[in-house]
Amino acid sequence: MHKGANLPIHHPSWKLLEAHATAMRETHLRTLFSKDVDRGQRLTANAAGLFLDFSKNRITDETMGLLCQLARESGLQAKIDAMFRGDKINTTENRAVLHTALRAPEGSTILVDGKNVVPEVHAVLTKMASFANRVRSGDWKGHTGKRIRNVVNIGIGGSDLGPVMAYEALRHYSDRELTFLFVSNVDGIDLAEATRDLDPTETLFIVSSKTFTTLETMTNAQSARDWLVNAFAGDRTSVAKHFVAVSTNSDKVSGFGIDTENMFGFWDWVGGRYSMDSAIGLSTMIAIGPDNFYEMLDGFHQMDEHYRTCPHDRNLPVIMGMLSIWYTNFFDSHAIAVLPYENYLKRFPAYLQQLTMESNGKSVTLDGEPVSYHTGPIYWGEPGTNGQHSFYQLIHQGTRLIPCDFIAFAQALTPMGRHHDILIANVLAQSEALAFGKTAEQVSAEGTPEWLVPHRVFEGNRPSNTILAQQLTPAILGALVALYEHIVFTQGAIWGVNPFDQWGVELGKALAQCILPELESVAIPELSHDSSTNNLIHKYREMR
Ligand code: G6Q
Repeated sequence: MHKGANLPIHHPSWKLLEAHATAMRETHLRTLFSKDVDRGQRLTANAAGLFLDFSKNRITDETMGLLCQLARESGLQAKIDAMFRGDKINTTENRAVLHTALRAPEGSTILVDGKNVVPEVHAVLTKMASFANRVRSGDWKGHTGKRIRNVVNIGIGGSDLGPVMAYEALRHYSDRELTFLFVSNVDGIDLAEATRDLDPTETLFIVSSKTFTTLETMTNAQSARDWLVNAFAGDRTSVAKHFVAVSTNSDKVSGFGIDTENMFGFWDWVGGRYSMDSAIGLSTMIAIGPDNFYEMLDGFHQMDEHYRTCPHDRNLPVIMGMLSIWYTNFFDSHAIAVLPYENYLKRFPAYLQQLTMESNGKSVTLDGEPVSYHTGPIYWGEPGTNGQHSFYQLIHQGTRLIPCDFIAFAQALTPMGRHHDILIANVLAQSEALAFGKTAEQVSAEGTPEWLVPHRVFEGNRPSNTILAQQLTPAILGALVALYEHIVFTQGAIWGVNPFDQWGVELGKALAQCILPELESVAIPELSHDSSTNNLIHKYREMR
């Protein structure tokens, strides 16, 4: 096959979608709903406890048929099967992509280089559970014999965003006797504020780093170790009871002074941003307990099985992935808003920023050919109703088309008066307003003066998905995260890019290593950057 032969633009469905999109761009959701009375019931799907209403999208049955044809012509199912089988689909790093093995049930078989990895996954989970139980029960003691009351996860990127998000999302289930803090930024304020009010004798640091070489994490871990050792009058043996590690690099872990007995491992086939359900989730497991953690894994696994086996026209990650292709490539839409109406999910959009944009922010295909179409959209969001009083204006009346994913739950975790009905009334109102808008006639009929009418018109025809689940449980969180992981996979499979590398973060890291000694040197450095960077370095040296 010649290079680029499998690009989506060469598939027959792409041309058909282009022609179809020309007609659909002129079609209003008002028309689609009035011509099709069952639409709101029909264009729905279920999986792993999530109910998806995708009827408020600018689609017909023909659109979905063509999008499924594009998925077929792109070989989506074969690509899904290759991922689940453990093929080395991360070709630029020559690695398998097996976050799905992290939640494979005990007794199943997934081979990497001829070796079944499932027993190792469960051995690590068992070790994590035993440690988590010891911390939770007070059996794990600090250097002076006191129980642990504070757990500080030190990590960044994939070794931070998942743990923070999951801790916030599942706080309802967490042990309130324990305090959890997350330190990621190399800005010293992050560590200083986190440790400010902590008693070192009751504090446990989890240094989470796949490589154990990441500059930010190692800088924070070393400063945290200094903070601890100082508190114990320079006694370095205190580290043993107050530091554990999550990593794939045992040499570096022991070099840091952490006993590898207290190291929790994972594998090169788990990408950072796909690792919150590996040992990187140790802080989550300590917070919510092993049983809840296993329940979360089960939710992930249910969504995995759905993605792997369900026909594409009823498959949630495929439907949502293909809809994002529809808007990105045929409506020139550049962003997707994720809007959870559940305050516990406040860090979910931040988590998805990394999952989606670090994965599919790519402009060459797996063959290294430049793409001639847009890839990863910008994902962002805030919990509702807060966002309504902020950026929703642009989504309702701005010039850009921004599809929205609304996420809501039927039952509040802490019911309080009318709060939950008010919350849900708002999420339903938003998707209705976005889809159907308000015409000039309707605005005028309300007695609005003519000059004000254009300002008060809502064009509508703004698409959204609504995901509804019973309640935010650990299993539902697992299903939600797996849903977006597989949406990302679906997108990458169609665009022909590799969602599992992140070379784009390397250049800045390398330049920072070059600039650092230029900032710190006593002698005035000879600089060979561009004139702007040279000048900024000199300014900083003058002003610091
Ligand atoms: C995620 C990325 C990246 C990574 C961090 C931390 O997919 O690879 O965000 O997670 O750079 O890396 P370490 O875990 O190796 O410290």
